Amino acid sequence: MIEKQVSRGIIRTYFDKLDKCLELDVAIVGGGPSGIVAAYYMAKAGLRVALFDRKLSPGGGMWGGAMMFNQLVIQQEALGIIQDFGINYEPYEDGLFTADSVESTSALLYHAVHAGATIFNCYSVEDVVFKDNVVSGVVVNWTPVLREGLHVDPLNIMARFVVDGTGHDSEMCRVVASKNGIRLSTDTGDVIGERSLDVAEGERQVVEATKEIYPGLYVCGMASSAVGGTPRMGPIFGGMLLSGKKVAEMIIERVGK
Ligand code: 48F
Repeated sequence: MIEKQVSRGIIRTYFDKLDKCLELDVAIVGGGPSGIVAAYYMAKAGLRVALFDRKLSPGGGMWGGAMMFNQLVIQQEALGIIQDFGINYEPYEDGLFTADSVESTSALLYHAVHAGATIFNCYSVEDVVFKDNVVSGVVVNWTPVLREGLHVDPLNIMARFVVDGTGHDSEMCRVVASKNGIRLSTDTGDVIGERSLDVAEGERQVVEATKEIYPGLYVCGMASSAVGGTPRMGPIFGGMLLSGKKVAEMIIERVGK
């Protein structure tokens, strides 16, 4: 009966996919541009990677360009990443390029999954697994469960490394710092909070601030800016892409792939 096959096909393959992700090399929290780029390069290097995003459509702040004008600006330094993902771009001025934000976001998502990363949408990561003072996984629940305020316990996913790619809110860093009485690797030991906009400095410092912020926990993208107290940069996306690639390279080297 086709009706039953349709349901069973979904249920069996979905739970198989989830089962394979209960123990990961890397759990990425947040499917903005930095997290997706990180997922792509790590999956390509053979790491077991899953990315969790609370929205139905991952992609974070990349779909909308700026003020919903769906174009992006990227600088020369990040062009190699744009080319890795096969995204069309046009030269603009002074080493800057433009691209369509819908094409760009969908290309990142497609290539990350195609390279072997698993993306779970509608998953909110509400906490981390914290064992022997090391971040060792993520605690996940359905976004609708949290939105409805239902009293339903989450599930646990183990990972050698967790990447906080949650954007401006740097949610994983906040939760680790606030719940466990530890110091993050920042000037204050806590989440400092992003500074007001400065494009050139923001783009430079977001890549610099991409690092292991606490044993087992890496941070990339706007979350690095927010944690490290560096300036926001607005709708230029090269820094996000470079930050995602940098965190991938750091973890790949660590794992020795
Ligand atoms: O903010 P976001 O796009 O992350 P990003 O990679 O990129 C920032 C840029 O979009 C833009 C910018 C560029 O110059 O400043 O803002 O740093 O995407 C973050 C994603 O994380 C998800 C959220 O739904 C979004 O798609 N997210 C946030 N918190 C959680 C989460 C959570 N606790 N669990 C699951 N997903």
